[in-house]
Amino acid sequence: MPNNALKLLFVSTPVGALGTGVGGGVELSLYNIAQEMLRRGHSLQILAPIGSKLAQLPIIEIPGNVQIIAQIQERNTPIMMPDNGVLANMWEYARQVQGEYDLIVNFAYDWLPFYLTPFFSKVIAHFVSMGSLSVAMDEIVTQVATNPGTIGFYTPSQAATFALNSQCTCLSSGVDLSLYEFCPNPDNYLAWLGRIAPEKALEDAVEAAQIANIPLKIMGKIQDEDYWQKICQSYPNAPIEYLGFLSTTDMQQQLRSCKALLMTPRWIEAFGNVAIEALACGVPVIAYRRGGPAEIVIDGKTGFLVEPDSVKGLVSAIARLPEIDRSNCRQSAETDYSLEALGDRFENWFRFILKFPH
Ligand code: HBI
Repeated sequence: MPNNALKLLFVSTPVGALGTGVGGGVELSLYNIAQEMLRRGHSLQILAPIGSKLAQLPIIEIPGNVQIIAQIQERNTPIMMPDNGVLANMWEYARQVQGEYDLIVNFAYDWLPFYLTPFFSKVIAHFVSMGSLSVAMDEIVTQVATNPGTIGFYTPSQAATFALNSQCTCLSSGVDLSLYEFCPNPDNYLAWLGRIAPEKALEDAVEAAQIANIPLKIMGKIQDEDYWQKICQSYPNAPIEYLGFLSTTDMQQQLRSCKALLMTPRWIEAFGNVAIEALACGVPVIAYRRGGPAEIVIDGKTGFLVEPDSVKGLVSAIARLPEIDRSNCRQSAETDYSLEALGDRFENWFRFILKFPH
């Protein structure tokens, strides 16, 4: 190990086992950052719920009941902890082993790890993976933000949803570009990727595909079964096919040959990892001008930004796709979203935090 190598402990999201897609974008982010830190010679352990599997990454599986997902709760919902919660068990384990590490990195969007921060002797870096969702989380994130630089976000628009008066670190995201294969000549398909849940507004993409009369490939974990059934019943004749939650390799094989990826977030998407996965394949992104995607898509160059919640806007953008040079999409992924660029941002963040006495 190089002498200035870091000993890192990553503590995962508690909503489900890594590799199942329940953790959405933060699962992919954790995987990519972990892989990049190991490649740079740092040592790393990952605490994650039982059943977690991410390629050959060093995972310590922790038992316990998964946490309720934050985005289905109201802004004033009290903090809830299940009995024998995996979140509490992961952080009890982290407390016991903290002396073996230089830095602990939290990937959970949950109150507990933020509250525990001052009780730990080891400094904790918190990577916040969604925009503001609740008063309790806003309060505790703002409280921890007084430790300089220890709160990291994906994007400025995500950070802006928290009323933080102290500076915070925006880390963007990145993917392993070698996994995504450029496709210059697409088939007549559109794509939609992500957790199938109300905040992702899949119904808008289905309606746009129906109006444009272009088949839509849907991939991702069905997080809300009733919501999915409602879409199928509302659009019985829409040209859609659901391909399931696929591995990155299988997903990009489907995605790369699409004319465009549609991104229809109803909420302030913190980043939108699926956008850079599409760009890496040379697939233009048509997205609502809201949150992370609005900071990723270069309107008219790598896709189109559309008035939020406007299906008509999606349809007219689809008609303009011939204006986009697909090699510009791949180029923008290589310039801004490579694993190396991501690794630099995260390593600089970790070293910045460790510079301060805690
Ligand atoms: N909900 N309670 C909770 N904790 C998380 O870590 C969490 C979540 N919902 C969604 C989620 N993480 C990830 O899918 C997003 O951060 C990407």
